[in-house]
Amino acid sequence: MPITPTEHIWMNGEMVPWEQATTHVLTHTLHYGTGVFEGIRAYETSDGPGVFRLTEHMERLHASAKIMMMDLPYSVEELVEATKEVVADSGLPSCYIRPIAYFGYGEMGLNTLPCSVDVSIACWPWGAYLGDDAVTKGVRMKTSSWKRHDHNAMPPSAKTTGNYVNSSLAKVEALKAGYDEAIMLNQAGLVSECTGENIFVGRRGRLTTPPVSAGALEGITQSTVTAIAEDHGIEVVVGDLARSDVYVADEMFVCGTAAEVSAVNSVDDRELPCPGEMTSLIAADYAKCVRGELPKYKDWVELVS
Ligand code: PPE
Repeated sequence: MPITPTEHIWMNGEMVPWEQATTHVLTHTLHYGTGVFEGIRAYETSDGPGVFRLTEHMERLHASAKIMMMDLPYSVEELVEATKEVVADSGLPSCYIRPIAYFGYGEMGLNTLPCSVDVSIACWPWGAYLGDDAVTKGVRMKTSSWKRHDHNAMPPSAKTTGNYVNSSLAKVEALKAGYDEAIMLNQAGLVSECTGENIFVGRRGRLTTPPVSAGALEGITQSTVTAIAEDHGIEVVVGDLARSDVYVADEMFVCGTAAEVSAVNSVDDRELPCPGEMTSLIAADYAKCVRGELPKYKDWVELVS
């Protein structure tokens, strides 16, 4: 999806004009995929833009960095403040926010320990990730021939740039075959997640979502959706799913910061009822939640000013 520039990008503590927010071609992470990043959304509220679960996203950035043995030069609190500064500076009522931390220029070779660490935060307007009518018409999914990488190869619970080689291979394969998104199975053949979303499968009034141990990212939207579902008395199980469990689901949706809650209308050409009852209920509440319209979760919206 194309990027619409804003005025500035925060780079290592400075607000840099958009076009000047560049890096050297010998930047370490460009060669080895060792960066860590986040995807966050700010939504329009009656009190100005509010960033949804911003602190938790920055905590996950720190967790990803810890896995990579990368010393982030900014605390969670500093990154939260920097993000608010970027969103306020953009003047946008709502936007997508992309923080990234990467090993910088000056060292080459696989040892990351001597490398400098650079951090930047950009934001821009970004629409529905899986298409405007993903919530109502749903998306067509295909099980990928590419497996989610193993915890002992590339830990999927770290949001590293390199992990997304796996996701990009699967995404392009699915699109080329005429589908919207791919389901990734792990090395054991169980469902893990999509290329950029967590999965929820509904059957007999209950929702199941695969665990981190199955190769899923610990999704912040997954956690939000779980809270919303439980408020409606829907049981949510964090558990393994076989490929065939998905085919016989009563309904299915995928969720993530970029994709929000998107219904699924078929998997490997097996049609699913779409949008399902639980999906519609949860998608509607999610849209309210991120805008601070559910009193119980108002604190999840971190206002920019
Ligand atoms: N799994 C993966 C692999 C993933 O990339 C995301 C987010 C999720 C699950 C959901 O996580 P959360 O956003 O915390 O609910 N994907 C981000 C990046 C997508 C991209 O194309 O880039 C996002 O949604 O911002």
